[in-house]
Amino acid sequence: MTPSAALALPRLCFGLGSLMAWAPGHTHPLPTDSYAQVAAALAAGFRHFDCGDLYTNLPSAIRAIRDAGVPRDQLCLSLKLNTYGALKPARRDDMVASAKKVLREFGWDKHDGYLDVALLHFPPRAKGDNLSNREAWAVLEELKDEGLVRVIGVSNWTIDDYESQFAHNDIKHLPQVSEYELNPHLLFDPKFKARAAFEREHGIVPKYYGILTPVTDRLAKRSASPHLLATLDELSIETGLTPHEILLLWASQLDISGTSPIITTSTSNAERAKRLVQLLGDTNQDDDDSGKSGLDKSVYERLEHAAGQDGYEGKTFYLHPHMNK
Ligand SMILES: NC(=O)c1ccc[n+]([C@@H]2O[C@H](COP(=O)([O-])OP(=O)(O)OC[C@H]3O[C@@H](n4cnc5c(N)ncnc54)[C@H](OP(=O)(O)O)[C@@H]3O)[C@@H](O)[C@H]2O)c1
Ligand SMILES: *[C@@H]1O[C@H](CO)[C@@H](O)[C@H](O)[C@H]1NC(C)=O
Ligand SMILES: CC(=O)N[C@H]1CO[C@H](CO)[C@@H](O)[C@@H]1O
Repeated sequence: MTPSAALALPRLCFGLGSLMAWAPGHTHPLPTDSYAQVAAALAAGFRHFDCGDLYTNLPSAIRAIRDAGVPRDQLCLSLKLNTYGALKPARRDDMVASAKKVLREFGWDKHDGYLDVALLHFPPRAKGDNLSNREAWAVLEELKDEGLVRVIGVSNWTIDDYESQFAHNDIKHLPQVSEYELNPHLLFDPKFKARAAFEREHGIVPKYYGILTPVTDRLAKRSASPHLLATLDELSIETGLTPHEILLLWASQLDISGTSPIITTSTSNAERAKRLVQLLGDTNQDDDDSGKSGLDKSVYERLEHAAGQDGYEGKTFYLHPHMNK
């Protein structure tokens, strides 16, 4: 077994990114106070939080987490470090300073303080003055060696990004976690499959987001996912679960990368937060007899079959303009 296959991170993760308010026309995120939503998520039992130094609600989230008084060793804080800027590239010093600033704001900068997870938010790809993927990765290797971060990984890495990073034979630490968009359509994308195979080979744990886009107003156009949506409606009646819940349960049982994935999702609704923990929280991963977690395998097979009929082209919601090749 590779070291990372044994990663003991909570598999249910509360995402802060989707709580940010945006300027009209989605040009830039506005300073957002997510204190109440994060406090509700903590009260519901979420312990793993997905943040980014670009997230404009990070200060309020830090306050909510501090105020909740959950013991440090029961919390899992994941921070994505920005790897490029439009005007000024993110350099090693910026990235290190950013990680240290978050540690300081948590009050974790003394007594061997650490972040549980740090990820490179985007592949910088040596575009313009940006770092190469390998150079950006070296910053995380350094943070890990210094003990400031326990688990390191990437976000939005494609198979090509892995290959450029691994083309160097001086890699000290492998990525342990990889965060990217998942929905049932994408399972059929050959590039998606190739990335999963790579992760399986290297023991990298996938961390999924965007799982709900087929049923929220984002990807969800009847024309884009007609088979999937019709099947989810049927399955919802049969199982008594909502299409959202079925999708999240489906994602949590996938093992295409060879390990149990981390599910990143979000809600601003306190009742839904409780329901998510009940349905997907780690205590339900042991095979207890509550019957809450697994659905019959045939449910997932029908869902995937329908998604395949709709195809995978154009089924990503998070398309970053700078990242189009
Ligand atoms: N690495 C990256 O570049 C990247 C990119 C995108 C996202 N992320 C991370 O992933 C997190 C999750 O993002 P996401 O896009 O995957 O969001 P998501 O969890 O798919 O969707 C959240 C939305 O779904 C709604 N929702 C949740 N449960 C529902 C239910 N049972 N019924 C109806 N609506 C429901 C929520 O509305 P309510 O608030 O009303 O419940 C909320 O608007 C982000 O917050 C961010 O931290 C990372
Ligand atoms: C860094 O890369 C991004 C994304 O490709 C690009 O928009 C930006 O201009 C680059 N920054 C610099 C300073 O070269
Ligand atoms: C290459 C890639 O997958 N880029 C994604 C990275 O994350 C942003 C959102 O934070 C997406 O918009 C990009 O599509």
